[in-house]
Amino acid sequence: MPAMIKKLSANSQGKDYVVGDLHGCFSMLERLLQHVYFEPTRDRVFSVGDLIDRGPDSLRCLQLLAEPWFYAVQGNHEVMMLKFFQDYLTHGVLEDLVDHHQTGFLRYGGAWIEAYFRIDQQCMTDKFNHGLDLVSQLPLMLVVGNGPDRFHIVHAELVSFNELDAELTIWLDDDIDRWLTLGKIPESVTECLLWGRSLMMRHYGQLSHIQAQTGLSPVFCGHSYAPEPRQVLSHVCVDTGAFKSFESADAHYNLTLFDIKDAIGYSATYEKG
Ligand SMILES: [Mn+2]
Repeated sequence: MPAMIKKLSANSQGKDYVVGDLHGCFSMLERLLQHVYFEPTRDRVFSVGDLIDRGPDSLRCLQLLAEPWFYAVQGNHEVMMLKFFQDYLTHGVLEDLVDHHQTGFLRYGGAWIEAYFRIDQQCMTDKFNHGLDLVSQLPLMLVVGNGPDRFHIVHAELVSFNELDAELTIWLDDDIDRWLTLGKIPESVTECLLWGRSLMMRHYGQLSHIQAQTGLSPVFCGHSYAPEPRQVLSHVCVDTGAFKSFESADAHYNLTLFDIKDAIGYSATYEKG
């Protein structure tokens, strides 16, 4: 089983960018990379996950995972995809495209996979298989650099909101270092990492207590979209709704590529090509 949490060195050569939920919007990223004069031998891009579904080029986005400058964590859409294909990944035979494990994958945007199904051979195409293999190797969390340069990449959030006592628990660098040593993230945390929306979407009507956030280096995340990147408790959410730009040509939404060191966001909207 691949590592759930991975540590990477700081980038001493070039720039590090983080990109919001791609959801198949490959051409928007391509334009942003040209816009910032991205230099693949020096610069890096970190994806907060949800590379697939809803947009026009899901497989093309998965192929980014083969690039040496592109790093990503799994989003809930990748997790749904892996669950959907779990038997195929084990046995290599795919009789139909039925959601036998009730993952919701097809319902939540995964129907694009139908174009890569080879019913006569009971498998997916080679290109698709390669993408699926790359997804299965993605961690849930990346820890990059040390000291003041340190940052984290997750899909949703590194906090847990308990409805019963309205208490928000925030995990800190020390907890993350412990997970790195263990090579494993506790299950209660992985749910929040993938699905949590307590920071970026909810209104804290009932919130009674927030634990300190000192000791938590910046956490770049996505999963909940709004027209602009925003920050709450060390979390910087860079999901600005790329798929909304594609789906409805809603000019409020776009894809954000965020320069981590200079804290500048660049955005592109969908253009019919
Ligand atoms: Mn998501």
